[in-house]
Amino acid sequence: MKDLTDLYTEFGDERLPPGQRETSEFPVLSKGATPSWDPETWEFTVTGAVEEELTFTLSEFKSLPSQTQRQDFHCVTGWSTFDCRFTGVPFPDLAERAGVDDDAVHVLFSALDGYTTDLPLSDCLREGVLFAWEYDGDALEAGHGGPLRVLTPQKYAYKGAKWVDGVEFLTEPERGYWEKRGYSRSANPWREQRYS
Ligand SMILES: Nc1nc2c(c(=O)[nH]1)N[C@H]1C(S)=C(S)[C@@H](COP(=O)(O)O)O[C@H]1N2
Ligand SMILES: [Mo]
Repeated sequence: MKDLTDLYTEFGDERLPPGQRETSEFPVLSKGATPSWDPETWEFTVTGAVEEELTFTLSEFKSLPSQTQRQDFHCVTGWSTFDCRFTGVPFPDLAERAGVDDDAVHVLFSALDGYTTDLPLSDCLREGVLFAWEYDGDALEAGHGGPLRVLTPQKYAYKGAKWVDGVEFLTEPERGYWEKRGYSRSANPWREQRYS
């Protein structure tokens, strides 16, 4: 188990970011309904500015080398949940597998509910940015983004796409769903970057 609950020390003295309250719950928050998916046809793609575009079925993805991490979760609406235990593939490992082109600077995640979110590539190449299929030792519940979701413990949680089915490497920045609607592009909780 990799403990990443001290990653806040890079950004400040307090584990709980300013303006957040800690909850012992792990609430579900989505812009709409939980999408359905078919295990027979579900696939996850890595596309764009990479040497090799990749496609995985769920079992192929789950057979990649994985890690279990303990990390904190900060929602931009003001709640934080500490000590969440997720299992999955760290972003840097997947990026290495695809071979990211030198001119890639940005990443766009897409999801089964039509959600998208974006981040600079440098913010994604951190071990806490995880494609996870397990929470607390159990398969990730549909409401929390199962079968596969992204976690972004250095960012507000809207940067972590639930039901993720694609990652695109970009040579120019693009905005995701909330980023087009006034939410911060950088989303650092310790700087309270909630809105742009
Ligand atoms: N696909 C998708 N991912 C999403 C969202 C969404 O609506 N759709 N909501 C985001 C927001 S604002 C938050 S706080 C977290 C909530 O994750 P949770 O429901 O597991 O707590 O998911 C993020 N990822
Ligand atoms: Mo959120």
